[in-house]
Amino acid sequence: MVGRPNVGKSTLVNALVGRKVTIVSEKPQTTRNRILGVLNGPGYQMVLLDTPGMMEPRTELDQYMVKIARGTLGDVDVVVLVVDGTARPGPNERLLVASFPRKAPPAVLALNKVDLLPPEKVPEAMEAYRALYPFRHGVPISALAGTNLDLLRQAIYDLLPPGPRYYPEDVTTDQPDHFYVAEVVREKVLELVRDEVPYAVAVVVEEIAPRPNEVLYIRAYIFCERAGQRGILVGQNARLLKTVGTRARQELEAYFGKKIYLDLWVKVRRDWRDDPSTLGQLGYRLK
Ligand SMILES: Nc1nc2c(ncn2[C@@H]2O[C@H](COP(=O)(O)OP(=O)(O)OP(=O)(O)O)[C@@H](O)[C@H]2O)c(=O)[nH]1
Ligand SMILES: [Mg+2]
Repeated sequence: MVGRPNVGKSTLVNALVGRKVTIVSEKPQTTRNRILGVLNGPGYQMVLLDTPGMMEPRTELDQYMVKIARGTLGDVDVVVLVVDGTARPGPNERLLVASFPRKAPPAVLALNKVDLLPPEKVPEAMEAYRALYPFRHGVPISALAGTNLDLLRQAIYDLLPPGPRYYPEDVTTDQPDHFYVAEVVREKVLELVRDEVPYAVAVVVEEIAPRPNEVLYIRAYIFCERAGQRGILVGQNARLLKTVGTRARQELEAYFGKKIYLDLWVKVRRDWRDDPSTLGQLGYRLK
């Protein structure tokens, strides 16, 4: 799944997998890594790869994200270009299809967010995007409402080569718990914090350890770039940090099926987004 930021790639991956494997927010540049989700159907298995939105990189972190998305294009059997059907194709989409590798895998257009579009506008929007690239299929969808996802699944299925089943049927992702927990905490920060601050945040989970009485102890560090951002993230009387913690804890309790003690700390790593060694320590390192 590739596309500009905020077009709904992660929402779509979750909808196809049938459970949450990747975080979503209304802010652009939410996804920063390649996230794997598995979809099993009768006689097939699709391994879906969610990627960061393609944009003009401004920081080292942005460059990492673009490399991840670009690199994925060369590793897959089918590319799904997800676009926001309510917006016209812009320079970013043009750049994106221009950057498809020369021997690019077959591509499917997913015209997303059609729930926001009057039905009579859909053909026009499809045409505008189909003109960009020789897509093998184009499907108008709503990842949020679940519209036409069966048609999209069929379009992808049509282009899949025969191959082995890579994951057992009960597996939906390959992410370690440490990573997924950090992402859920970051999602709550994205929900609750505005302006530049959420972009300056990285989350690292240091420890997940069982405690007596079925309690899971989790210690996570929220990193930001400046003392001022730290103040915002903690909030007056630590109100904001508590809200982040409560929302993350509730979701993680449902995920693990256990009571959770979530121990959250906010730390400053000055300008980490432009510091290659800190980027690596925070989990943004090319393998
Ligand atoms: N109305 C509507 N909103 C959608 C749809 N799909 C996604 N959204 C919303 O669009 C916003 C972005 O969704 P994401 O799934 O995080 O988008 P993304 O493409 O993964 O974004 P990045 O990770 O930042 O590249 C969220 O607020 C979603 O709820 C849709 O079909 N209809
Ligand atoms: Mg995303």
